[in-house]
Amino acid sequence: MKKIYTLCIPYKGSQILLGMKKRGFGVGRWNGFGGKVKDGEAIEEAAQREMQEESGIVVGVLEKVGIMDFEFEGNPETLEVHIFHVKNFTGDMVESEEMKPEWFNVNEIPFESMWPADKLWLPMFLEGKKFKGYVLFKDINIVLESQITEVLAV
Ligand code: 8OG
Repeated sequence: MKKIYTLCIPYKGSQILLGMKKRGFGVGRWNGFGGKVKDGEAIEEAAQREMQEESGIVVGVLEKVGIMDFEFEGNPETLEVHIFHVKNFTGDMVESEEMKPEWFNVNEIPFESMWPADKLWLPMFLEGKKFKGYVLFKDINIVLESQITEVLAV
């Protein structure tokens, strides 16, 4: 069984926007902005909606750069996460109930407070590469298996 999710990451020049998750799954971790795609909703549409709900930012140009399948040991559900590079945007950044947004220099990405597999694909994201892969987690902290491949198109 698969559930479709979006993950938007604004990235321009040497700055990347991440949000500290304040509640729910992944609480206490820096992440991109996103969530579940609703029934009848296009994936890009969901990406824009979640980005605005969680950060106040109105997405301009976005490019899909990756698809990652996240699995959790003992759970038959796969999260298929569509990852977008947000290249430009408007609107005022605001802290939401769910996320506290903050800009980071690409040399100072807080990997130790992020999902442990993000260090495997975020460097490809920053280099402008496209990728597909999967990660099998044990609980939320341990990566049991992972595979990530650069692709020409997602
Ligand atoms: O609806 P639910 O609370 O299950 O959402 C899970 C969220 O966590 C969803 O936004 C996807 C995200 N997530 C994982 N694993 C990973 C991961 O390895 N990296 C990142 N960046 N996000 C992840 O479930």
